[in-house]
Amino acid sequence: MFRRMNGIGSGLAAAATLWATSALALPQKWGVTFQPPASEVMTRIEDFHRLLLYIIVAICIFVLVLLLIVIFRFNQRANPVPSKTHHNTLLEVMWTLIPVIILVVIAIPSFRLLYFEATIPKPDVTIKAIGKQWSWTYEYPGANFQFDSFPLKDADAAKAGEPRMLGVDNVVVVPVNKVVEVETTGADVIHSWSLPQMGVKMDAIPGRINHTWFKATQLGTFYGQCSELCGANHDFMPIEVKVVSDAEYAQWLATAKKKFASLDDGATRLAAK
Ligand SMILES: [Cu+2]
Repeated sequence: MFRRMNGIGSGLAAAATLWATSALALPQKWGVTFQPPASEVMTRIEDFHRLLLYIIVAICIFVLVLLLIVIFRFNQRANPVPSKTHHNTLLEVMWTLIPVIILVVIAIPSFRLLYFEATIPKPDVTIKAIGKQWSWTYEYPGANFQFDSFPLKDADAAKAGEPRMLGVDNVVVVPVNKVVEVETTGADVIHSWSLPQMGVKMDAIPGRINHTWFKATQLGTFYGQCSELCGANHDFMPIEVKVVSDAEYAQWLATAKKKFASLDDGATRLAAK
């Protein structure tokens, strides 16, 4: 018995390891659950998700048990003469009150999270993501330049060690542990700028600017995709964000200002405003 339990234990541990490794940033075979969080917002989203999961599982088990009781104890063979009982005040009050209490228990952390996401702290860096059919254009308003970001061709991606359909030619670079405000807008139709590991997904709507933010807690490259069906090449709008140290960011900024200066004729920026 003990040995069997032990076997189950190590099986579970192996499954847990698989679970954890399957949550790497890049698509994995048999990958389950979220990519590992890289910002406080995403950590909180994951915690909230877990809370909901516990509640849902408990409710499902409870309903399943009730169903099984009905099926086995009150079928025609086991219970040929059904009871004619109806109305039970205590039961009726309970099955009204308990769901209300469950909803309140869910609502409190839900609103707390919503406010945390919606309140943008003072930004250290602001970037503007303009969705276009079908590519992203990024602007660093403080630094006064903009550039286009297209997906790499399959062969180029393989050569660069970038994931297919996620790697881009011009990567968005941001500093680690700094508040990055993201302004999103659309140049033609509605797009959506999303970066799952940061817990960010914001619609990019023509004619208006939406705001969101993230503060990356770790270095690395993070991927996302346009998340609003925007037309035939919707799947050719990957998002690649590289989180670097302050020094590297300063260095990149200096190079980018020179590199992208020629692309910036001012007109596109005015048009997008
Ligand atoms: Cu799009």
